[in-house]
Amino acid sequence: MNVNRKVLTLDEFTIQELRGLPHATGQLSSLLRDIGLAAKRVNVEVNKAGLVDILGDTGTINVQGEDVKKLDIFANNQFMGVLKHGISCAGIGSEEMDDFVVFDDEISNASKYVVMFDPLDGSGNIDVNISIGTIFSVFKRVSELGKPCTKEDFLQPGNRQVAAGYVIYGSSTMLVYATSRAVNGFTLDTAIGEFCLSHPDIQCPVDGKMYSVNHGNFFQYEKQVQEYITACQKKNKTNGGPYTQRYIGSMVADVHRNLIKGGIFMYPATTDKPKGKLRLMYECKPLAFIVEKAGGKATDGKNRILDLQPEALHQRTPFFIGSKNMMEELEGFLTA
Ligand code: P6P
Repeated sequence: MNVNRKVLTLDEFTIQELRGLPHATGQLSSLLRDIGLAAKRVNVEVNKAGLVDILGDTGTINVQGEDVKKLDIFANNQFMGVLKHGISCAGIGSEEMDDFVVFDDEISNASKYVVMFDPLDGSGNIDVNISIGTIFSVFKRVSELGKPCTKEDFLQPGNRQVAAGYVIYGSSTMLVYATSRAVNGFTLDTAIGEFCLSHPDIQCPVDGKMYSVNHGNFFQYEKQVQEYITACQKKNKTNGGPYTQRYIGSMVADVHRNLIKGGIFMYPATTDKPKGKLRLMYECKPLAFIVEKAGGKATDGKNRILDLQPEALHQRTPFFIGSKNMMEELEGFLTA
């Protein structure tokens, strides 16, 4: 029977991808489906957060020194749970956990990948109904299969990622992930409870007219950053300025909008945070992988994010990411 499928579910898509890779073990496809399952479970709680006692703080502080929201912990446990009980992941690193977690059981030790994630980025926005997101990064292990994963499996530069993605819990819930082949977006169809391919082969526009930055920190930025931000606000025949400023306070939402429509997101170093605020391992590297695969660029102001050699799970970095031509315009200011 020839079933005419106009819309592919995430499961159908990953299996179709697998058919094109005869030597693939299927572990990465299985891992992406596991992440999709956890995202659906988190989505249910995010959507009813105002109705049940899952809003608000747990009364604890995470390793970042930030109030831990109940939904943060719920999300962390959902993603860690599906990865621990799957067939593809040997261990994880999470924004909500002090150190790497080695699963160390027979199936996990035989698994090819490790995963780092921010289970709920922008969680400070949960209580005021602003879009939030999950970000994840997948590496192939460098340690010996059959044995527990090691710290070296996690501390790899971003250019060695095999996949990276995010889930945005917004006006609709979308899972966007990149592999070496492409960036694809899947929108959750709540009628059937499946992520369905809605944005195949996403390309980031090379130009854009939106810039995202926290203007409240303006006088803490270095001079060249201030000059670029000021230029964004001026009429300019070459770059089509002035640009529109859009800053949601939830990076996944800002980066997603810029990925689709074109734009630039900046979280520069400040005098209060000279190393930046955002985390390299589970926020900046995965988003950089995705945006670069879609034709954009991502740097720390000097270096390509994907070339940085990480040293610690929770290290921070200044972060600039977005449309190719806007990033190159910024680089002109930063190298002046
Ligand atoms: P600020 C959320 O806490 C987050 O990590 C990103 O999602 C967001 O873009 C940024 O921090 C907002 O930080 O200092 O401007 O409030």
